Amino acid sequence: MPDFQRRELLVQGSAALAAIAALYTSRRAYAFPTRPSEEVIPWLDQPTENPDPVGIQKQLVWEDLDSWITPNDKFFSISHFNRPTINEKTWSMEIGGLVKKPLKLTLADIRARPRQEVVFTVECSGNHGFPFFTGGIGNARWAGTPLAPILEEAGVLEKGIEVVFFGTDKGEVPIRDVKMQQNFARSMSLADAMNPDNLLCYEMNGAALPAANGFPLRLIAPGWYGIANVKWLERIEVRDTRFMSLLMARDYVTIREEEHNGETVWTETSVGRALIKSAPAKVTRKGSDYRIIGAAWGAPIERVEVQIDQGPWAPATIDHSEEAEHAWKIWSLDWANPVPGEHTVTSRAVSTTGQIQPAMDDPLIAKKHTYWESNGQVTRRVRVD
Ligand SMILES: Nc1nc2c(c(=O)[nH]1)N[C@H]1C(S)=C(S)[C@@H](COP(=O)(O)O)O[C@H]1N2
Ligand SMILES: [Mo]
Repeated sequence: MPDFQRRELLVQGSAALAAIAALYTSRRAYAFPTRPSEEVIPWLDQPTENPDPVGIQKQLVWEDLDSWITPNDKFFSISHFNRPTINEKTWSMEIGGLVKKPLKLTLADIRARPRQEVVFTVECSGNHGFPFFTGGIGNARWAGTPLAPILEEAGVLEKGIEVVFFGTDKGEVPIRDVKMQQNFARSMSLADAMNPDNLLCYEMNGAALPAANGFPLRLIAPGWYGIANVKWLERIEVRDTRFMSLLMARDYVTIREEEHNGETVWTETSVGRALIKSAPAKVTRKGSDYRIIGAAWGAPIERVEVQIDQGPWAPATIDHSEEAEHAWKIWSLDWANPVPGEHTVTSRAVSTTGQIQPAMDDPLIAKKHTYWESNGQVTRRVRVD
């Protein structure tokens, strides 16, 4: 039983307890839309071989998706520089820069602070941007302590407007003829950093963070693309200007061509908050009953629609058995007696505020010149007999 439900049981009276227990068991019956003895039909369009097996590891195999939570041993990981191995006994983290009282916290100090959990689907903003990079996504229950009270305790000075998160990992970064050994670093505005959802996270699905996912401590910034969730944290620094590191301003930049009064202008923005998206995960078959199962995330999802070949958009059923504000929603659509042969399957998510996941030929996607923030509709190919 998830911790939050266990906690609820402890604090509620016995009548409420019975009601919650009943709700829990009835809800469990609908968890994940798999059917006993179904068979998964592999997609015809498989990702090509990963050319960067050090930087990109354990991509989600969409056909294997069979639980709302992605287990730690199947969770993707991305590293731009090295993958540090950190000794938690000697590790500590500094909070400095424009603060009244710089802090130095050990893992024990951080663990002793109030615990907060969030189920959050992390997606790399490069996901679906390459023919080989389609599984840079996973959903986990992250636990840690909120960042905001720590910044408050350090006392951000009046001038402070930017919070920079430095990882322990480093690599060589060139600009023109200057070469630097730089730490991985990303920043947020002070207002964004103070969001009460942000966690200094030490736990993933009930276990210590795996080394690949940032042990001993990482930032978890629900609602942001993967890149904002800095792993292997070493230092947090408050500054008085915007921060223009490699991964803020020179790479992980989305370049779009836009029309303004009949003229083309180029916008270049740092990869930031997650965007509405969905994807078909797999097609399953039980006898002649086919089912399409997928996920939708990146915004509060109102509904998901599925298009087979050039047919009408059909509403999928959203699985409400396990949901959280920042987590993907699992959806399914029964596909009765498909015509034998090859088909395409496309999904699109619609948010509670009416945003629609753009088609690949929408100017928003078609006129995007870098692969980051690839939230266009995903079409997969499948053959049924
Ligand atoms: N220190 C550090 N943090 C990092 C990265 C990195 O290379 N170094 N990669 C980022 C990117 S691009 C993504 S998509 C997420 C992925 O998180 P995961 O590796 O836990 O899946 O971590 C982010 N945090
Ligand atoms: Mo990423």
